[in-house]
Amino acid sequence: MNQTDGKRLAAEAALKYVEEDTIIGVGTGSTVDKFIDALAEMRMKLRGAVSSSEASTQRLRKHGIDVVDLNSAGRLDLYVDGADESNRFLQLIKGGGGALTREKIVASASERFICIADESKLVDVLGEFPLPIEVIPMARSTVARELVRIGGRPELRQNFTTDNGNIILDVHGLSITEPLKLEQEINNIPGVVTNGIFALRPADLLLLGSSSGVRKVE
Ligand code: ABF
Repeated sequence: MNQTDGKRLAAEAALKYVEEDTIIGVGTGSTVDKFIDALAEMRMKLRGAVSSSEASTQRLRKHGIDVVDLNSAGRLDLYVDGADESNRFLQLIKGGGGALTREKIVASASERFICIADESKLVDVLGEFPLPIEVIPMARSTVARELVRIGGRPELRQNFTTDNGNIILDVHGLSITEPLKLEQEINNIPGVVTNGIFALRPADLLLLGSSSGVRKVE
């Protein structure tokens, strides 16, 4: 069993939480791509999907699934998305795919957030994966200096602009033992649009795919 198989198993396991005739929130990344493909294969009658990125929007449309604007969809029952890391409290690091802002928005608008991942994403302490932070371009240096002050090593993600026209700083060297505190601290730095710590709004259920099947963490 490799990581890809684990992602596929987790993605397929999420299907049973999708209700007919609803609008679901859909995340971004290779695991979510497998979820979108499996959802399409099931030919379930959905009212539509609220997408967290242009990439997911294209994939949903390719399968003939209606993409609905969050403003007209209102509160969602379910959001399905991947993650780069999760601790055992379902606090996540997200943003490796650069879609963290819209992901955090749709997650906040959803009653239930189911995270799908392969087992390698479950870690004891968040931070091994460099923390993605979406930043307004003019504030790159001021935000980077502040991140150094709190112990990080920020690197500008090369040749990347987010769907919202901003840049991403990937912050190395953080050992995130207090995710809630650090998420709020980074949120307060002027110029930060979103940081990839999902602790204020963690996942509600984590489906982990592995060679022994799918493990539920909640
Ligand atoms: C997305 O899922 C991102 O926030 C995160 O980086 C990514 C995980 O990617 P993958 O599913 O390809 O491992 O939500």
